Amino acid sequence: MKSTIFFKTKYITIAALCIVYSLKNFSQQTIINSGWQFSENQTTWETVNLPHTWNLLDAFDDKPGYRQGFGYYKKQVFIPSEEKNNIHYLKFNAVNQEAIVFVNGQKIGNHKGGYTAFNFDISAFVNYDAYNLIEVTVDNSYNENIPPLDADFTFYGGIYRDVELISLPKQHFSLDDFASDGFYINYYNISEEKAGVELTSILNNKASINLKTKLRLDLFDAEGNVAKTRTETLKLPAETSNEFKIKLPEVYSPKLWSPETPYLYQLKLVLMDENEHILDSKSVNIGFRWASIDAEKGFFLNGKPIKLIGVNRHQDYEGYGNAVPLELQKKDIQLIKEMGANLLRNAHYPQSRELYEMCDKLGILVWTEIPVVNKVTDSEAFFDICINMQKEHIKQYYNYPSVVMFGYMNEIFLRLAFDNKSTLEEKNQLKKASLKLANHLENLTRKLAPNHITVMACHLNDVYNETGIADIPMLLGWNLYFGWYDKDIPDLGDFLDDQHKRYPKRSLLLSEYGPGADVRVYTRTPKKFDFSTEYQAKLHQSYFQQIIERPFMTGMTAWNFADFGSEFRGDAIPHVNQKGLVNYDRTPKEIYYWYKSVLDKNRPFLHIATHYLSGLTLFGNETYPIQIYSNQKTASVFLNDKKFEDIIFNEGFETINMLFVNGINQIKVISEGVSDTKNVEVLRIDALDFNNFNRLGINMGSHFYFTDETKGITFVPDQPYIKGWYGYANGEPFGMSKDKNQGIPHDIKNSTSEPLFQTMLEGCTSYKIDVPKGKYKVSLYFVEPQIKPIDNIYNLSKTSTETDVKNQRIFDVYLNDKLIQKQFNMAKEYHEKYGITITNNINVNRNEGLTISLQPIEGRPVISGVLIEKLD
Ligand code: GCB
Repeated sequence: MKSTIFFKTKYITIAALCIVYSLKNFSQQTIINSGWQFSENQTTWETVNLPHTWNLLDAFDDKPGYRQGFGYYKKQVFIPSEEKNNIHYLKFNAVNQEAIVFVNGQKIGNHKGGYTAFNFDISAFVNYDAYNLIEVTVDNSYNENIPPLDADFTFYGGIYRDVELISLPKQHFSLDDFASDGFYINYYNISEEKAGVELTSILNNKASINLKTKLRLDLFDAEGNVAKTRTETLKLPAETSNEFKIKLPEVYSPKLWSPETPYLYQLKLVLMDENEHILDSKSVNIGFRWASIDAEKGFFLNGKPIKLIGVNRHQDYEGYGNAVPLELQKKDIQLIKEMGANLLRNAHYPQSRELYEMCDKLGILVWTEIPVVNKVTDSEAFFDICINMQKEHIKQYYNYPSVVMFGYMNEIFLRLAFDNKSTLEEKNQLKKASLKLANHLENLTRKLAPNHITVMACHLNDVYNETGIADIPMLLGWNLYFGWYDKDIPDLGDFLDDQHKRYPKRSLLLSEYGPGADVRVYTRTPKKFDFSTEYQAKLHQSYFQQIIERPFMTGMTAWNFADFGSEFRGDAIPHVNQKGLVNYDRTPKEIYYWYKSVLDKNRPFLHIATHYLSGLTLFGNETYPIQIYSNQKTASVFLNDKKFEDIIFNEGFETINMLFVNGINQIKVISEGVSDTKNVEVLRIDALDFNNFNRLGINMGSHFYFTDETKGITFVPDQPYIKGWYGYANGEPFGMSKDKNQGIPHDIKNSTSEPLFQTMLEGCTSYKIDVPKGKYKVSLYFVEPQIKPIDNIYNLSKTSTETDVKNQRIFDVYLNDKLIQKQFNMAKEYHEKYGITITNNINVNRNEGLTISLQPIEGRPVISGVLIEKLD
């Protein structure tokens, strides 16, 4: 009995010792995102959680610019004495854009660049069994030596990815190799028959004694069976860091990774001491795949051709800036996969690593790049930071099987192309510098990532060909906006054919394309730059066709997956680039479903694209064209329970002209194994009698409907006057008389109704609305379109008429014969583009209808819209 107790006690003691031993030695990674103190001035502090940015509000307010300057963070962390023998690292997964880190008042180091991870060994600075003060000074001011210098997205400042406190035994996988995981996976002899994994690991021994260790590698298949295993004894000399290469025996008949079958093996790496106590361990996705490109035949994965069709993605999100909870970001990757995309370009910077891991799992190929965008600085410091950034980027993202392409430049001559201040010599010098940097980064990328495809993206300009920069990467991306900033939609194919003819050895990808689209804007007559849902459909559908028809094109990535913040923009929604396939809050635009219909062949899919048709108003016997998307061949359409039409889908869609009735209309479409039903509420107006409606809004000078949520009404498109209805007697839509390609006036203040104000009639002196006798409230909307040009280099159309007001416009405004505004002079009254509303009540007498007269005193009058409300 006694001996049993003794035995048990001894047993427990040994077990307890083991636990303490392994606790003491085993690595711990703690995410320390909660409860940081943040200040903009080091005087007033607030408690914040990470991810955090200080530009959440000011990047979207009415004032130009956002705070680019310092932000201060601090936090106390307790480190127990049990960890005394460990090494401690502080890891920042991204801080935009420069960080200086202090521990217990001592400067630990700094990091430049806002999109890659970095870490510091803080062991020498920590106090045990005590709180340790971590302080971070962050700066997102413009710095001519840190890319990006200039780009079409907001550079939100802050600690916007996780911060980790890592505690490790002295022997561990290195964290010092550009904050990578301390090991790199390569594949050897890879084919359908067999495939091998080769590991290069960097092992640190930060102790003052040599140690014999064992590194055990287990390769598991997706079912959890061990496919290969190997244990190596490795000597780690004191205070050194050493690189070890270990090959695992080949796997026969490997299951290959591809977007259709993203089969993943797992490699577990366990570093142990001689007694097999675990020191450190890692795990990584293994995807057996190989990729290649051919200038004539496109992209190949595992020896088979695949047309790459996908999206670009920015990391920010409505209401969060760049400080987006990871779970929300992960939903993006899910949505991208569900759309059927097989390529994701993480533009223009490395994004959260967890997302790459998701791409591994879901089967999405990835192009990842560093933010060297629009221009370079010809300085050693800038070059060094770019090179350092690309090293961090490649080493941190190397192991993801989904990553096939490493990029390093986007539209590097954009600023230069629009620069009219520098001399020719200065420009030539900058071209030379850009070329030099491109060569550096290309060579570095090829060296560090020999099994990946190098890539860069250019804008529409021959300077990339002339300088030879376009010949540097293995794959050349063209960002092409035909039918938006440039010429017309069909010009895409001609451009690509010409490039292919001139440079037959280059592999090409359409790396960006797409128009802005606002779900509040729709039209029967889509036009360039109108932001309508229909124009978005037209452009994407045509581009897709043009790329599919050209086998030499490796593929295309739409700009952009989602709307994103770009502070200087003043489009239909200010500060937002609206080229997304989904909105800023990720609700899909209709085009998302069209892509799904052509890309996702997994299950029958059908979608009636009517979501955006809010407040559809139809006059007389007008119909409205709607699109139906499907991956099926045919379908039957029912309108209000009656068979309407049988349709055949071509390229995933069919357009039908719907004859809607007043009120709710039910559309039902049935195809084999799938159906969709949508209700569309229509206001059908048979005469301007105000019988079944009491408000009428007209989007003057515009061909599109605009749903104004703040006014709770959809403004109808304009037209030349038609008796019995409404329209302009003279004048024309603004800008149309001079150049059809003119953009819209940007940055209108005091308005959330940009599409109402941005389009207008110019030179119209008489506008008639044939309302019956009665009392009306009439609101007129105006903006002076020619105040304060904004320098939007992304509007590549050189024909913008947004110049300073040369001649002011002064006019009197009448409702019938009632003068409501005398000598109206907007340029004088408002010093910026300001959305102005003038509201008046008027009695309309028998048969006269309503005439809005704009009597010019000087210049040509303009008017943006009218809202008429019946009062009795
Ligand atoms: C581009 C840029 C991208 C812009 C895009 C646009 O070519 O590469 O950063 O956001 O055009 O929307 O203008």
